[in-house]
Amino acid sequence: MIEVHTGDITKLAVDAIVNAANSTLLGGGGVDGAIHRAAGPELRKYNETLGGCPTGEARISPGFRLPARHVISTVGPVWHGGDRGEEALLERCYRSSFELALANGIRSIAFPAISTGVYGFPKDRAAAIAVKVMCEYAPRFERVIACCFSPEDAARYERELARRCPDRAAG
Ligand code: AR6
Repeated sequence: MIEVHTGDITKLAVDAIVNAANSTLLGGGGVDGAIHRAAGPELRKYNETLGGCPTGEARISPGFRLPARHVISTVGPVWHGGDRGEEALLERCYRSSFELALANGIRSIAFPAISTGVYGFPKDRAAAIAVKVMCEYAPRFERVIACCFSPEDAARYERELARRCPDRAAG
């Protein structure tokens, strides 16, 4: 089941929230900053032991003070116009995050719109990639949540879901 939720991902009580991190995994702005603030300084301390993360891969940490039990940090591509493999890298972020979740027994997972803020990935193309991979993995989870920060972003995901994944349970 895929749900589209509008709001702050740090409030979601799920097995894992996904963070749109940078390759240091030590925090930043946007959703990354919000997750680090809500998790507390323990998240940064823990992530210091992970040694960073290349673009397209994912790493898992405890949720610390978050309602979510884990944070899965993935590093999205910076948009450079589309001819530097950005679409394939963004798809890898979603796949890496889902695979890490499965390997850790996670049953409910929420994603922000990776790379669509500071990293400048076009939102429609990003939503198409996100929804494609979500539809593929959703049968192996109890809940897959696309957490959108604005109603416009949520409408974009709803449109994409209706187009690509018409038989999903309503969320
Ligand atoms: N909950 C859900 N979504 C959010 C939240 C939130 N609390 N806050 C922002 N968004 P961005 P990126 C949405 O810029 O493009 C950081 O500095 C936001 O509206 O957070 O992958 C990292 O350290 C947008 O749709 O991530 C990296 O350096 C989406 O989250 C860099 O930014 C992603 O926007 C990563 O850039």
